[in-house]
Amino acid sequence: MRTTLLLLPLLLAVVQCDEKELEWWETTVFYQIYPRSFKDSDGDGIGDLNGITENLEYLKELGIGATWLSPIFKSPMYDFGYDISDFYAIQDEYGTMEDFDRLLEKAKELDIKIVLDFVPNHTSNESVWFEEALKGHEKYYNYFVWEDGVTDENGKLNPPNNWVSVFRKSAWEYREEVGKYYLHQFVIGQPDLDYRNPDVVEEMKNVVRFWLDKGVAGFRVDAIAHLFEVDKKLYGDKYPDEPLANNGGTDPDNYDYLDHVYTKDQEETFEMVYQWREVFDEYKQKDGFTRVMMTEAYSSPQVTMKYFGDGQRNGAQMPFNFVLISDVSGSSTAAEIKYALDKFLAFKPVDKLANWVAGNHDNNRVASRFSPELVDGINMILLLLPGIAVTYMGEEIGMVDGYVSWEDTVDPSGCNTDDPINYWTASRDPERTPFQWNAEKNAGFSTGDKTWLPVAEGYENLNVEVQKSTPRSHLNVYKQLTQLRTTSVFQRGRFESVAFNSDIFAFKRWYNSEVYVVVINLKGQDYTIDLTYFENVVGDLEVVVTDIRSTKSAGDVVNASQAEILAHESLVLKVKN
Ligand SMILES: *[C@@H]1O[C@H](CO)[C@@H](O)[C@H](O)[C@H]1NC(C)=O
Ligand SMILES: *[C@@H]1O[C@H](CO)[C@@H](O)[C@H](O)[C@H]1NC(C)=O
Ligand SMILES: CC(=O)N[C@H]1CO[C@H](CO)[C@@H](O)[C@@H]1O
Ligand SMILES: [Ca+2]
Ligand SMILES: [Ca+2]
Repeated sequence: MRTTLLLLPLLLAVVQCDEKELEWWETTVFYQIYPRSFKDSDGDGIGDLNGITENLEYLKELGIGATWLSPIFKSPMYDFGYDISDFYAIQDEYGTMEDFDRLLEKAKELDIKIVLDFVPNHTSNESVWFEEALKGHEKYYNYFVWEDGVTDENGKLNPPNNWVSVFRKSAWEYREEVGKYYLHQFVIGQPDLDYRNPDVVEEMKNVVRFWLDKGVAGFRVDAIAHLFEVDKKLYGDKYPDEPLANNGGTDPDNYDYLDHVYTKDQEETFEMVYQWREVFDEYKQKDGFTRVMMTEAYSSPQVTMKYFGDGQRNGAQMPFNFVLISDVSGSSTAAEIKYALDKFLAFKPVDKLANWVAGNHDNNRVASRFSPELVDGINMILLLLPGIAVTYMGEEIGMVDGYVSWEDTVDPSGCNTDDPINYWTASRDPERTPFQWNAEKNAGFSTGDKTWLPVAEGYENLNVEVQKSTPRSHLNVYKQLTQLRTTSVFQRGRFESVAFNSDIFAFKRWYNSEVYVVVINLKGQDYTIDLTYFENVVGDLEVVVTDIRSTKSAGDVVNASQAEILAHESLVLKVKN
């Protein structure tokens, strides 16, 4: 014991000079803003760029270092900005290029990095490129994916094959002007670009360069798994039908009906990602500042890891890790949570960082998917696990899904169900309702008489202003957690996790002599847990952060060998030295 203590300072010194300096993106929290719903500065009921600029200080207070903005580009809004008609311009209702420049300037002052959404798979059907294609302009015609229809015995023209769009029904749409069908993996208003055409590849690199030149710190890349379709030359110059999925159900209009072997995760996708990274790195070579790429693909871990690079070439720094969204929910056991969290860590290359995402504008909110009691617990997981954290706006205050009636539903994913009863299971509107700033009209989001989506019920009590002034609030827990993240234990420390029983998930982070344990009770039963299971976790543990309902307070002491963990309690504990 004595000798170890004496050696400790020496060991520390050795460790510290070996320490590699961490870059900005390796330790930060990325905050996803859905601009349409964040803050409306001019009362038209739609969030906008000036609304973001005016509230960047709020992000700073939260301890956020970077924000990723969902698309702000010119768009007819068939898919709320994921259908871009001009990649080089700002959508009017969000503001002007000058507004965007001001946003960048303000962000720079506050040292908040701005990351934009890059939507490379498709344009809008109202883009100049697509309009020119329809007019027979060959260059632009070749930007898209065209195919002849198939005439059946009755002389009726049918789509080229069985491919289904992510938002249901055929992925092919006929255009009289050219007498062919175009491919749209998403809505009809989103014709896919053809990445087998080098002109498209170059054009889209120029889009990236345009915004990097303006000073953005990187891109989150949308729907990357859908970028390439199979090379039809290998199939007699006709796109082949996709095979039926196992357990794909009986509805041929449903995306899950087919196994997407020809339209998803094609090998060429990774090459494209590596090429974009080269563009990013051209910029880094000039000024030493790393631009970051996050890729969005709901794929297997094996496939997801390929986005990092192939050993020779680099790709994205952050291939999104969606386990907290797709693998677990409020009914998961502690073992299932552990299993899901271990997945990315197990598969990722040893020299890359994990990342954690618990929500976004496509998935129900944490409070609704897990439970309102687990908001703090999930934020502890998100912010204290090793790696980069990504928070969807509103999760820091525990916003819940809003109720949006069939009449008010605007998301194509909901509308395309044509089902006024069950539409809500497919609609993404509930997680997109306006941000809740305060108890005033429209939750302080807008002074207008109508907002583009209704404000969620309960905002009078669930909002930023109330939580700022309540010591025990999700917002304040969140701030304590981002603060903890700035320490070496959470930036560099090692990690071990365990399911103590079906309800109690716990993990340990340690670095040199500092040891923390995070304990989360997923369910409504009390337990006494022996935390000495973890090596070097003994004696008195100091309570550092608690969920908002806990009866414990910071500074309290918990006995490691018999820690009482109450129903739904989440705690960050520190081993006393
Ligand atoms: C674009 O697609 C949408 C459906 O998503 C359709 O309503 C609209 O008319 C199309 N616009 C053009 C110019 O083809
Ligand atoms: C903690 O629990 C152990 C085992 O029950 C007990 O022996 C010990 O005295 C307790 N320590 C404190 C400080 O209460
Ligand atoms: C999470 C996310 O951004 N999902 C987007 C994926 O791409 C489609 C089509 O561009 C969008 O509709 C989704 O919102
Ligand atoms: Ca507005
Ligand atoms: Ca595509």
